[in-house]
Amino acid sequence: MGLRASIAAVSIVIAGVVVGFFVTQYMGHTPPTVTVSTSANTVEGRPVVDVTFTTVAAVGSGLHPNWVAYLNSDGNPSTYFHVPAGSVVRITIDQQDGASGLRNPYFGLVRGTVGNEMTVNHKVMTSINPDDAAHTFTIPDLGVSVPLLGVADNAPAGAQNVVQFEFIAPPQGTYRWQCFVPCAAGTLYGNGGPMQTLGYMAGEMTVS
Ligand SMILES: [Cu+2]
Repeated sequence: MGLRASIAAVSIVIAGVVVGFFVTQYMGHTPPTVTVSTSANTVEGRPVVDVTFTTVAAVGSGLHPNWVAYLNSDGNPSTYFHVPAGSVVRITIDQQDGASGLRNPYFGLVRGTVGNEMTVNHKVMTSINPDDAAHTFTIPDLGVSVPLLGVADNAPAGAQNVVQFEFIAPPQGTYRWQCFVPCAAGTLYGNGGPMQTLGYMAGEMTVS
């Protein structure tokens, strides 16, 4: 075999290894999902499903221990969940992070939820001061957006604000959602790293 043929053969083998690595490491990777439980109640004949998150300033383990994230009930960064079309999606977030503040004050409003409202520690609210937002839960395609009130800087360890809201699941499809607070400390304008990574500050709601 000539030199050229040898180089070609080696190149093909290397390309195959690279493709194989990509397929097994990335395409075959299934992100952790968020458990969705069906409530015993119905509202106007619609099933009510519960989705629960915790938002933290730092995940504490895994690939990016210092990244901010939405966690599922197992404590893993996770932003993927699956709900039935037409259901009432009731989201509860144990919000444990401090405020970073919004760049666009519009996202301080509660929009697109049932009654355009949320409860924060059981108190009904329709907006917060944009400076006090730690994160938002926003599904742009549905006009759903909820600001998450940050815990005070001097709050004791373990302090949290429990934020709850409901919206009606749309027809089937995949809907992107994300946080609009530039909360990724230490990245360019706070919008790098976890703000750009599915599973941390952005995710997908699948409706079927
Ligand atoms: Cu955020």
